[in-house]
This record gives sequence, structure tokens and C-alpha cells, in this order.
Amino acid sequence: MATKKAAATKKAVTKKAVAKKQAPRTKAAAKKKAAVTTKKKSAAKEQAAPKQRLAKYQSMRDFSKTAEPSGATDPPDPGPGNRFVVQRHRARALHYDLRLEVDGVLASWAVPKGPTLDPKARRLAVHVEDHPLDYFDFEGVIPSGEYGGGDVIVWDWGTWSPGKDGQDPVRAVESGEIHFDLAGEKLSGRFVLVRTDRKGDKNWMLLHKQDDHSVPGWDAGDHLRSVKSGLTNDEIKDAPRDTWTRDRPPGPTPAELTALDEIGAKGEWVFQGRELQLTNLDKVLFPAREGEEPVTKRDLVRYHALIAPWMLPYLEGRPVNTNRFPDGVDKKGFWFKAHPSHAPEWLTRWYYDDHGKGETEWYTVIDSPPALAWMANYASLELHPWTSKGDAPNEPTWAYIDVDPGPKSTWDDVLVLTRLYKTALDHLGVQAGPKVTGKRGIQVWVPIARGCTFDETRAWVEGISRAIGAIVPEMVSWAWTKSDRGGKARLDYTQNAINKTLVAPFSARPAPGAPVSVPIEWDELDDPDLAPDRWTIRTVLDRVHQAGDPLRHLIGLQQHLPPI
Ligand SMILES: [Mn+2]
Repeated sequence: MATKKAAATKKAVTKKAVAKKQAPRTKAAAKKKAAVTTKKKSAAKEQAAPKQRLAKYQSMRDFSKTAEPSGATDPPDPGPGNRFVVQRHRARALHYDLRLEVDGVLASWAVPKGPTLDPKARRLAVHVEDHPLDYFDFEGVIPSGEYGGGDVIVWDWGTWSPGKDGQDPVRAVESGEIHFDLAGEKLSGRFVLVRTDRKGDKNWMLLHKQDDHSVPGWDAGDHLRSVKSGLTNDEIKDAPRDTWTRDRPPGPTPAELTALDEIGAKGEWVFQGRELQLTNLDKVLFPAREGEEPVTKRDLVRYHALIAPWMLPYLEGRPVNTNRFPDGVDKKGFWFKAHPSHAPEWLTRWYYDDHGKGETEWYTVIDSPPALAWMANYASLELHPWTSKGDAPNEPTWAYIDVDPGPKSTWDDVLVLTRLYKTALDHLGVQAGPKVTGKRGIQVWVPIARGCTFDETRAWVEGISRAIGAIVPEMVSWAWTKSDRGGKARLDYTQNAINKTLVAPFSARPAPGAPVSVPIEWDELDDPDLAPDRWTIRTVLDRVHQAGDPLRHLIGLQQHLPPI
């Protein structure tokens, strides 16, 4: 247990170290950072300036065609200068690009078989042109026909340090031998890069020393997900352009989490530069599941901070309706749409131009990790973003399918109905992803191109749903009122309307143990352990770190609904 905890802390520290473009938190930190940068610059005077060293990189690319960074401008915050990244790049041949930040550029080697923790393995590493610092977290698709055409993910990242005291990394690279320690999310411990042939030859060897971090038989191919987005190369390849260029927002640092734990019943918490006034932190919001502790408001604030990198992509730019339970889920909650009058200035709000008489005018838009944490403190524990975005509220970007079980529906009924939808969607060539609701049902989210109306999405979902209802009439009722449905399931297409919503992926649900709505792979429908409330706010983070988010690559997909 102790080891696992230590590993988790190390991981968190690494994340902090690589968190991109974060402003220094204090003036002292800013000064220290500036001093380090200046010192580095003067030490590098004899070397060519980074921009000159990128001439080769730039000459090989047409930046009007590729989304890769040009390196023409300096990154806004160079940081302490010791980051490393490994990008998994499927070009003509698969390889892993190992890049060490050295004096203002990324010194780079292409490793066909990938780095390994196996101390017996020797891996060919081809020394390639220096890359600009902006390349550090590049993830996306380089157009075919361009240099390096193919898909790229940030396979690992972290910090590196010289393995020999006082070794100048620029000289070490020139001399053809560099020893270094990596602290990444996948790679750690002592590595050596050594040129295998005469001076100037491109062929080097990469190896891992025998140490506490070495693992016999470790293979890069067994670890396929991006540490930046959680996506695989296949998912990046299929993703629409506006998804993969966006950064995953950072989660909380270990220090911020410790500070949260140290607040009493109430107090101020500084999270990513925002001051949150937290109250009633030890209040139980969710009663315990059997064998577990009850879930307090502090637990929910912590969860919202940690899940932010995964949940925010579903909330950004959208007005949100919330289900609030200030006295805990044992008491009746209430729907709340209005932007709270006492909300801090920095909480984004949006005005609904077409609001009806007496309807809510200002809505909250949750667009940052602190905003999500603020909502937890406000006991807005269930978050329902609109299907449309604030910039075009009458154009849905998702169509919803809602398999809503009745009192007499079994879990098997829900699975049968969901599989029927999958068959229908496959037949139509439509991409969509299921998620368990955290209660009893499953929803299927269908990404759609802008320009569609709610009348169109609603009619489309109704059309498919009626067809499915006709196949299994014994399972489904079309009665409007619950009491007339005879306990059967409802295939609810009516949520495809403005200001109607379904619960967000990763939102908690008001039930004991704080279950969570979670996107799943289609083939998980066949997993005998699958249950609609399988994951809670205590277990879902492990789930996403292992399995990623199968729905994420569909966000923003510009898909046109075929006629039924
Ligand atoms: Mn490459």
C-alpha cells in the first residue's frame, strides 16, 4: 500500500512539474524562475540561438499545411528547462520520438521499438533534428504527404535530470553519450543514449540501466494511451480537429489537495489561482454505501477538482442546469438554472436571449476546474449541460438516446434495448457512445454537426426509437405518464429540445455512495460486471486512468444524421 501511495504522489508531482503555461503562484516564485532562465541563457552564449538551431526543422515542413508548431515565436513560459516528452508517432513506420529539453530546444531521437524499462534491451534511437519547445505537447494529425505524415500522441511526459553531476547536456549530446534520469508517468529511472558509430552518425542506442525502476520485459506497445488526452493514436486519428488541438485542463496539485484537507469545517481554498470560500465541508451529502464511509462535501469538492480534466470538455461553452442538494441527497433536491447572484466575478455566465417570460435569463457556464469545484461547494452535485452551446443555442451538438427503465424493467432489458440501438446506428453508419447513468439506465450520445435543429434531432431519435420499440413491444411503453406505462421502459426522445438535458458524463448522482455517470465502450455491454451504478466518485478516477474516456473522441464530431 505504502509503495502505491508513494507512486501516486510521485505521479502527481510530475504532473505539477509539467503543467504547461501555469503562471508562477507568487512573486518570489516568478523571480526565481526568471533567475533560472537568465542563468541558462548566459551559459548557452557560445551555442547557436535556439531559433537558428530550428532552421533544419523549419525547412522540412510547410506550416500552411501541417498543424505542427513552427517554433517562430517563443513559448510564453519556458519553465525551468528540464522537461522531456515521448510522442508515439505513426508515420510511414511507427516510432516513438524521445525529446529532451536542452537549452531552448527539444533534442530528439526516433526510437522505432520505443523506450523500455527492461534493462536487458538495447533500442535503436535515430538522432533527428531539434524540435521547437512548442512541440512539447503536440498531439494530432500531420497531413499525409507532409513530412512525418501520420498521427501523434503525447505518449509520456515529465522531467529529466542529468545522470552525471555537472554534465553540460549540450556538450554531452555533441560527444555522443548522455546519461539521464527520467521522472515521467510511464518512464522513470536512469537511461543512457550513446552514439554507436563514428562522430556524426545518426544511429544511437537507448538503454535503461538496472535500477529500482527497471522492469524486465516491459514493452511500450502495452501502454498505448496518451498521458495528455487519454486517447490512443486511433482515437486521435478519428477525432475532429477542434478536439485534439485543445489542451486537457490541469487537475489540482498535491499541495492544493493537502490544503483542501487542512481546511476546517469552512475556510478559503486557493485552487489554480482562484479563491474559493468553502463551507460545511464535513457535512454528509451522500449516505454511505454498505461497507463504505459516507461522502462529505469535502469529498465532492475534491472529486470535482480531480475529475475536471475529464469532465470539462462536456461542459465548456454550454449553459448548465443543476440539481442541488444543499441538505444532502436524503432530502429532496431542486432544479436550479439561474446563475447564483452571489457567484464570484470569475464564474462565467451566459445570457439566454430567447428566454420566455418569467424564465431564467442568466445561466452559469462551467469552463474551468475552479468553477467545477465551486459548484460542488454549492451542492450542485448533478450537472446537466445543454445539448447546444451558448454561441448557437438553437443548434444541438448532441442527439440523445435515453433508455429509461421502468419499475419492472430488468438490467437485461436495458442491455437488450441498448444493443438494438447499437445495431441500428451501425446500420446507419452513425458514430455514438453509450454511458451508464449512475442510476438504472443507459444513455447513448450521438455527436452531430452544427446546423441541425432540435426538431430534427428529436424526430430522428424518435424514428429509431419507434423502430426498436416495435421489435420488443413487451419491454417498451409509449405512454406519456409513468402510471400508464405498466412498469415498462421508456425510450425518451423528448429530451432533444432546447434547455432540456441529460446528466453529464462523470457527474455524480443523488444516491448513497455518490455513483457517477460513466462513458463505456460498446463491448462493455457484454461485461457481466457492468452495472449502471458500478462506479462512484471514489472509484471512477482509477477507471479513467486505466480505460480513458471512450466517449471523448466523439466530442465535436461533425456528423450529419442520415435519413431513416
Ligand atoms: Mn516522428
